[in-house]
Amino acid sequence: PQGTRGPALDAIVVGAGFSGLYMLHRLRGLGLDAVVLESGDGVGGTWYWNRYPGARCDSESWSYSYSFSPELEQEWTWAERYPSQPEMLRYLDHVADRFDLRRDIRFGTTVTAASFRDAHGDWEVRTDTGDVLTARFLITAVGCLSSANVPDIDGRASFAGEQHHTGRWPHDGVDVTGKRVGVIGTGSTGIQVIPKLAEPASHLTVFQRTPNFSIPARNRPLTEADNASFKAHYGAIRRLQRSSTNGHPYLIADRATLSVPDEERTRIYEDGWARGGLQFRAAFSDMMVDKAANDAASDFLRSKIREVVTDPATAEKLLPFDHPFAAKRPPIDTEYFETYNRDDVTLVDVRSDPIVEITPAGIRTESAEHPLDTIVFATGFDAMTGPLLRMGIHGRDGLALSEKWAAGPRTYLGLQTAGFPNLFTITGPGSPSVLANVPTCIEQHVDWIAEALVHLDERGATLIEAEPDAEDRWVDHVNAAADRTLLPLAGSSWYLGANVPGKPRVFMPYAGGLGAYTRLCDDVAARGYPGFALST
Ligand code: NA7
Repeated sequence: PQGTRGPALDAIVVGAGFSGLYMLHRLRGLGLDAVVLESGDGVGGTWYWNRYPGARCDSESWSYSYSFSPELEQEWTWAERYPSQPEMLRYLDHVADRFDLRRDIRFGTTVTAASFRDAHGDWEVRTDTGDVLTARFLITAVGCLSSANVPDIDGRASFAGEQHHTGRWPHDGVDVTGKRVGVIGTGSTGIQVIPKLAEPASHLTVFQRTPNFSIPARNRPLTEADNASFKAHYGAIRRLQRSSTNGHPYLIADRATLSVPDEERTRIYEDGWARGGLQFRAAFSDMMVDKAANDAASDFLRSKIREVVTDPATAEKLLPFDHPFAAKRPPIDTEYFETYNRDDVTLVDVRSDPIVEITPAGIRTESAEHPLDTIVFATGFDAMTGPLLRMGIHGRDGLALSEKWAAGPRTYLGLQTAGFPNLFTITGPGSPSVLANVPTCIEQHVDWIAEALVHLDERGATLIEAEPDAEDRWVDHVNAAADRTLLPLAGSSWYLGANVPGKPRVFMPYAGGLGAYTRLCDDVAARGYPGFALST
């Protein structure tokens, strides 16, 4: 298609999910002229694309939402403890309408290249619709889990049935009624989709590479009284979220695991199991930093798998031993382990019986042929760096971001990378977002970026760029923060890029906690942005 070169803009935002919508709103508030480019035909990002059966948020609805508008908080009523994908999408559609955001969003538009022009001090962005846009600032709002990872298994193209990645699920659904379905992957997504596909399918085969921990979600409808209570307490809820380690509306308990007598400790775990959800992680101060403490929690969770799954051989295959609990992002589920008690569900452990190829008729492992009508790839994402690297970003002197990050991502505060002036990365590598409640982090990043732009203007500067030594120090700090936790012990986690063949193994998120990160960012702003070079 033939596009056009538009007039110079103040800012181009890439992505119209949680980040891009709020960024656009803030930029408008500053009187800046901004455009959002979005691949999808609607807003929502993660919640636009992930339409697989059972897709649901693992944070509680009322906390996984915007806080910037008290009016919005009061108007919106949540239906369930954990919002389903349709409910999340309705919310984000409402936000887009409520703040009249759509008129500055170009849907169905994918960025194919973005280059910093040294001579002009601006960004030139090219799209698949043929448009060429220029702007002073380029702000990526592309999410951390948006670049689908489909494994390159021999013979994949030869498969005669339907195959879908969960993150690119067809909008009109996939009918698996009476079909033989295979699911590859047992991360958060696999754990959500497996029980939902087991019901209509005639047979479901799960191909598991790494067994996972999972805690019951205990989803339920919210009552009017629940909603009234959130609305009455949003001020305090948000303050708690912003100051907490994980952006959730609760703090991590300050008792150490082994300081509590065995019986009492089991009761605490049982309470967490019964209450459901991610708060299980917050029961003890040392669960994520002390291996013995984590072993106690992991043992408890493994005992639950043995309790739920009736066939002992299947239960054994489901027990996670390769990583500490929550060192990979922990799923929460509805009847996940129970699903293996069905006669029409088979578990294949592909570590002991690897997938050899996909044939026209199904999946062949070393020991058997598994006939299938539908294959579902719940195989996750090229997380954090994937969506940035596939955008064709080039900085000063034509430096490719892919070249700069060849050995792993390097940022300052997760927000900028040296050599790429006026490029901001919301939820970028080196930020805490994926280890926390994402919208809470997003609002922090967006507000910080907006304030930096105001500061730049006040100083009469036009360019802001991370300094290389500040970046080096931040990368060291990110590594040190990870090393103080058990997170790097999960060798197969996407935090490390381990799920994507050939990707450098670097622990990407900042594990120092959202509260501490926010204080660092605020301090940098208060001190006039040390570590960032401001120039004209
Ligand atoms: P995840 O958590 O990355 O899970 C992907 C799953 O797919 C995981 O079990 C992988 O096993 C498995 N996988 C990936 N590639 C293969 C191949 N080639 N063969 C077999 N199995 C494979 O992605 P999700 O979509 O579930 O969740 C992403 C985030 O969304 C989640 O953390 C929440 O924040 C929400 P592995 O563990 O790599 O051995």
